Amino acid sequence: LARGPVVPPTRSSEGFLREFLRELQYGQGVTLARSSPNDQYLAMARAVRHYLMADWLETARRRREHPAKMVGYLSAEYLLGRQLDNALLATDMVDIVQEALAECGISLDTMRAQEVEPGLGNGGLGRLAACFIDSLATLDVSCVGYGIRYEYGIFRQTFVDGRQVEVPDTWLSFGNPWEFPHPEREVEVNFGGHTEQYTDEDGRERTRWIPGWNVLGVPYHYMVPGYQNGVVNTLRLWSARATHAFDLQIFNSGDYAEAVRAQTFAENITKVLYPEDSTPQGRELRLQQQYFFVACSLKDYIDQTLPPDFDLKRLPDQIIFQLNDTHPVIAVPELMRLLIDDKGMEWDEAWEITQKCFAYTCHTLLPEALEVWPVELVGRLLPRHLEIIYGINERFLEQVREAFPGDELRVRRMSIVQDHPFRAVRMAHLATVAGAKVNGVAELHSQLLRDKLLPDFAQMYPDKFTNVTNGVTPRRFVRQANPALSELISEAVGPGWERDLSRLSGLESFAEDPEFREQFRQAKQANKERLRALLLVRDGVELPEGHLLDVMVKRLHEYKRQSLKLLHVVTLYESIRSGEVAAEDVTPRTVIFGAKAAPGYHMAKETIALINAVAKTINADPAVKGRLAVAFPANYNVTLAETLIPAADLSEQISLAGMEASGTGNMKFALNGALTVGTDDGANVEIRQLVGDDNFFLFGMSEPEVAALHASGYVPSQVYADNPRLKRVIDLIASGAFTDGDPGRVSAFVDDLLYNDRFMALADYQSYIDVQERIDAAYADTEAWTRSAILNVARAGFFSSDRSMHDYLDRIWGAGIRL
Ligand code: DL6
Repeated sequence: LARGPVVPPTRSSEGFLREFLRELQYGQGVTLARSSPNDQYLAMARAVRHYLMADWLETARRRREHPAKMVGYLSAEYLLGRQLDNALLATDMVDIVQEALAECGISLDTMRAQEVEPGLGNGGLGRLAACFIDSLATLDVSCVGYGIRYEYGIFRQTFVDGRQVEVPDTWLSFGNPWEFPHPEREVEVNFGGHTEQYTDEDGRERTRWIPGWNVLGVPYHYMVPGYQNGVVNTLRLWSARATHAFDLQIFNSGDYAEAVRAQTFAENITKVLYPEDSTPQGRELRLQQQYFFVACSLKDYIDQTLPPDFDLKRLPDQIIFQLNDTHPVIAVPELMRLLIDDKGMEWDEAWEITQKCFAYTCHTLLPEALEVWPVELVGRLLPRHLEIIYGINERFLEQVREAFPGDELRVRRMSIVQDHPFRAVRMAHLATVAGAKVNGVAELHSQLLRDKLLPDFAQMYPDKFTNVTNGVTPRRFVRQANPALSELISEAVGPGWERDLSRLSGLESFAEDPEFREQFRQAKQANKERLRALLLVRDGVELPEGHLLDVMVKRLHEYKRQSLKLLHVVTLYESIRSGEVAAEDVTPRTVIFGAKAAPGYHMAKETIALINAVAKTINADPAVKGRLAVAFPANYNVTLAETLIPAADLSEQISLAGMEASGTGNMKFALNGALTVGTDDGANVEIRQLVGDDNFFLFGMSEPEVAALHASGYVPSQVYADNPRLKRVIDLIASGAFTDGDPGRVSAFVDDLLYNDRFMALADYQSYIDVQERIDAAYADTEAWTRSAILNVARAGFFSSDRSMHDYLDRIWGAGIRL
């Protein structure tokens, strides 16, 4: 038994019951009769884990015995969502577990509700990473996801008087059955100090780093199961600890308090996720986090994963590190440092290897979202890395000068180190120079990346640039989140579509089948009921019945234009209140918002307060009752998304064209049979191309039109003055009609729209109102609407993250990665 392969427990309800009771009694130390729901949850989660364990060990063994090139996915964020359901689906154990728990009088739903989701990410970028590792396991691609085990993830959002108040996310406080700490695999990470020159025993001039302080990184392993295929990959998240020197210091020193303070300082590195999205905060602790996790990951891979005698010249045959945005880019000089200083390689050889080991994904179009780190800070925290960055830059700029002689302006534009407005390292430039490939996350984004964000680089390295359009995992976001629709799909196209989403195209002909359309509507209705029940318990919100559900859920950011949606809501309200339209002629609609604002983002928080104020007024007004309602459940997260998205009729994707890199919510909605109202932005473009113009509500300026308007001078107050309807709506808001008669509470919002409006909400207002009127009419034709909804599902199979992974394999990671 001890030498043979691990034998999983019996796959039956009796078998599971045995595991569960054993975990309850010997793991939790309680009897069933005395156990709390949390005891039961922890015990059952560990029992489910047993079924994955044999596959995990077997996958690791197989990968060791048949080493293939591996993907090291480096991401500062993984927005995983709850683990229990994912594990049950991967092992196909829902029925077994349900039956076993019923024996004990425990409901699976109660158990599900016990789990606090690991919110180790801000939004799209972190959720994308979670989808990608799910797909790689499902495709049996060797991958380790590397990241940070934040003690506090994304804050929990609450509303006090309609304003966002952040509460710490204590996701670990009741125990976490999904992680496996490995303190014996700890690694040391250095910071600070200085460098010095010395001559080695071969007489070579070398540099060494004399660090000022260090911390330990302890890995926590998470299982990443493939979908019912016996594969389990690993997610390795690092947690910071004080080095053992601190323990000694505490023991020996009279100054206990000071020693403990030092320990706390070290552990602060992985204490909390930075809650900014799209606008990075240049704080020292953040750079510490970034370096900490990539240094741990590279060391772990080179010293603990590769065989001890491995020839590092062959490193690019073994691994490709995918840089998820610029957050992990400090890994580039770190690998150079390891190869040169620790392993004794020469610069040119180390650089050749480094350039083959990294590829970079850019996730933004906002210039201000591109990270830059002050030279002073990098030099203080990572002096050797700054020298290496200078070395890379010097050689790179020589090449630029060679390719474009006499063009010093270009040299300055392209330099990895900027001089103005302050001396800083441009991480996107470093990633682009070092990366074997650079990709954007949707066709339009990749094109704008080449043409607008990094045009000099695209000219110099045309072959480096490529596109991989994002995707989402159909396991979590269709199969798990939408059982009613999943059953219909399986009946129509047969089983197995969860692993080959292109098969959704088989639904196409069912769009013409009235019986199928009826079943499709019933599934949507069941999802709406589920959402109503959830919001009632979760938020005390009573959703009206029979309404078009119009949903805008995403981070609160000006470029995403929640303000434009709000203008639409107030327009509807104002037109009923003023008698311009009779209430009974209005298509009943409930607008649902979900959005967190970065805690320091003033305008975003003002927008949240205003949405809540408008919701309160509208929901209390009998004049619009039964016709218009607004709900804003607090703390939108992956768990809420899983109930909200399947219930939606209309998906709001209304960013200013040229601003949203891709969007992934847009894909989840389409796959769940919501129609999109959207601009020609990010992946909306591809969604529209695939689902067809008749099944997508396009509005607003295109990216070239936006650019032309910018160039000609945009005056939002003129748009306001020229559009009487818009004027009435803004005046109503400005009057304080939604803020207890207090115009002061809305003046920042209104003034910004009238005199700044960076993201041109007013310019797209009329087009948006027009398209919404078309939507009202379209929704009234139930059969046609359902046909369009079915066609959305049938034609959205492209947006599976499995397809994205195939594209990464083909276009970026290259041969050698076994499928
Ligand atoms: O690629 C994932 C996701 C895209 O879908 C969104 O369009 C994009 O806004 C988001 N980017 C970020 C940017 N953070 N930074 N830098 O979260 O990535």
